[in-house]
Amino acid sequence: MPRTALLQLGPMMSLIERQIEEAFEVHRMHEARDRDALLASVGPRIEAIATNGHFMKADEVLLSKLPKLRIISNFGVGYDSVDTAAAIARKIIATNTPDVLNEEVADTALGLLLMTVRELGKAENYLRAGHWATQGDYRLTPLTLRERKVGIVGLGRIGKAIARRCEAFGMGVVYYGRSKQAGVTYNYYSDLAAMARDTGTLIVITPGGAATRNLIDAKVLAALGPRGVLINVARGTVVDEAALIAALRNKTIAAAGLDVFWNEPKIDPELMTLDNLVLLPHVGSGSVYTRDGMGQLVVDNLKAFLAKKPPLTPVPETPFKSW
Ligand code: 8YV
Repeated sequence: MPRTALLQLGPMMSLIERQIEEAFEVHRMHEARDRDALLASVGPRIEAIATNGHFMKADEVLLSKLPKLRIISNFGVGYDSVDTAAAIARKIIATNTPDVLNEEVADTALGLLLMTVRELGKAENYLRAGHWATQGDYRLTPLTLRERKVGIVGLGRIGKAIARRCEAFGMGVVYYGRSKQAGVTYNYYSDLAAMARDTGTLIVITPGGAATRNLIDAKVLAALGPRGVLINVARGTVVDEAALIAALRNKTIAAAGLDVFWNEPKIDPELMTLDNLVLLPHVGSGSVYTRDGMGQLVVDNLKAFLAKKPPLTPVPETPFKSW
């Protein structure tokens, strides 16, 4: 029996590549010399997509060339590269990789907060440069987590894991989101600038996409104030990067830590010139343990489709009804 045809968008970890190779007839968009020719020849047979979420968008233009497509299995909890409206219109199920990465991304968020506030990366560089022995102790950091309250932007599953850690560190927690959540004891803000003003510390972990583009704008940054700290482990698009660069350069906020950027991996070179900014190369979920869990979920959703079983983790916009 011929295998079900799958289109792979972008290179993926060997755990995924090996298993989809065993189960599907795989066509790799990123290896095609002529993508249009590949789509013209196999597009009508493609029933599944596996996407790394970065290589290219699964948008209306692509989906319109794949009339038999039923599932888009996305590596990552964020699925902003999938046009869910186009998927809904075509009765295509999109799946993502939630939950298995919650604790890892929350760990990274707290690590980035500590690096930013207590200058841990800079302190290590100071030691490695030999300055400790020749110039004396590293400076006392002007910022501290003590007496700090954190405002979490997007109290989803990862946001809650971050909130638990913040509490364990002795920090107060409040949150901003589209609506107040039942059963959550943290104070809710419907006004993001007000939360920035009252806390001076934002950790951003809201989904990307059009709804949150430039949510952290000049007004919110101004509200953070001169001791203000911004941490972003969500998507680069959530922060107005030009406004952030200006705020850091003019010291209208104290410091920021970013794991995500508008242009990855070729980030705005201006960001590199700011010494009150900590930069990480999108490593939020980046341990072998957690990426293996995410990768297996990509495969298991695809295998569920092959077995005509419900997908494990459909995204809320495309709930499973039937294949
Ligand atoms: C992914 C992420 O690992 O899950 C997400 O949405 O941002 C990361 O954890 C990354 O997108 C994969 O390259």
